[in-house]
Amino acid sequence: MKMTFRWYGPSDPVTIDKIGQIPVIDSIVSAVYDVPVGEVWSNESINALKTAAAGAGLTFEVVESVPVHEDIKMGKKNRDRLLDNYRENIYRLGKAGVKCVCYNFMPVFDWLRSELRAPQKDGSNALAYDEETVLKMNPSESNLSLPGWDESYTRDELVGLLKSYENIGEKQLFDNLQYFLEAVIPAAEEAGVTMAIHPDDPPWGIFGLPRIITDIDHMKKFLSLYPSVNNGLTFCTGSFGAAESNDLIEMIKAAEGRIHFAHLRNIKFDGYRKFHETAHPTRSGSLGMAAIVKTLIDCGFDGYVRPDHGRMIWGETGRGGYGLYDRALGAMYLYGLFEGMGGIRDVK
Ligand code: DNO
Repeated sequence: MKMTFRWYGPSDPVTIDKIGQIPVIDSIVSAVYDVPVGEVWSNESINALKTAAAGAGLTFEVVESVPVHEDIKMGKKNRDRLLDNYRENIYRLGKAGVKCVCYNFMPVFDWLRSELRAPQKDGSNALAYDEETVLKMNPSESNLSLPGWDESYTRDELVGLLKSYENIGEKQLFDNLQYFLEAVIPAAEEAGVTMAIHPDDPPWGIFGLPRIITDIDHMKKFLSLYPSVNNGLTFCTGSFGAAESNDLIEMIKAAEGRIHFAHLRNIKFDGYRKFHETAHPTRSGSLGMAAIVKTLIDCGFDGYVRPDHGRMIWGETGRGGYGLYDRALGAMYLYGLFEGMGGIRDVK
């Protein structure tokens, strides 16, 4: 296992030096943000990340994300050009030493929360989700700015996109995903890169849009669409775990050999489709983190791990879910679980 830490580049308030000072981190998780979705990343920008990481004593082995253009998800005619670009990015990343690429196939919105700074009893604040609040939002009318909302869309573009998806159901989205995998996985195999799809967060449809990486059946179906080791998963406990019906232990076992990246975080259920994010330890939330780590190790997992979202503690402010302190505590806790359970190679 290699412990990683997400870094949003030079504009991230969490500087790379601080990440380098967390004693258990091997690699940063980052991406190139200077070109629009669908375009080719320049070698200069890729190498700049690598150089910045090296300067802090770290490597750059994981990308999150190479975003998938909506036209690919919708199966539009120009998808072949976009897929050429996607493949080119994989080749370039592979050459630069990247080993794992995380992406998602969620229509229009990425992860979604209803609150960015939900106050907690201990004075910290955390991300929270309440379906009742979300159902009252109308993405094409309101002026909301929440994580997962791509703010580069104008209102008209967003309305147009939502309209285009009206005729796309789960089956069509799965077909388009299969087309994507057939175009991309052979390139990943050649480049020595594992592709790791991120589950939908939350793992159910929102705003009438279909979502498909949601539960064990869909996960198995996804893995069988292209049965190559390079076609794998980002196992995000907080995403799959947000549906109480998902048995994470069973899911990890069912995905044996295909989990390349693990996003480990805990959440606490506050009701039906209502939860808030907590500190990483088992005792802090509703998910059994130690059992999850044990199952990963028992299944031979030897991929990348990152402490996913943290709370804002000790007065820190910054990017929701991506402060320094709580994620650093999470990294230490998770590394301890892995080391204690024999999940780290080369430890005497
Ligand atoms: C949220 C993240 C997601 C993730 C993408 C992967 O914090 O886990 O935004 O990066 O869904 O494509």
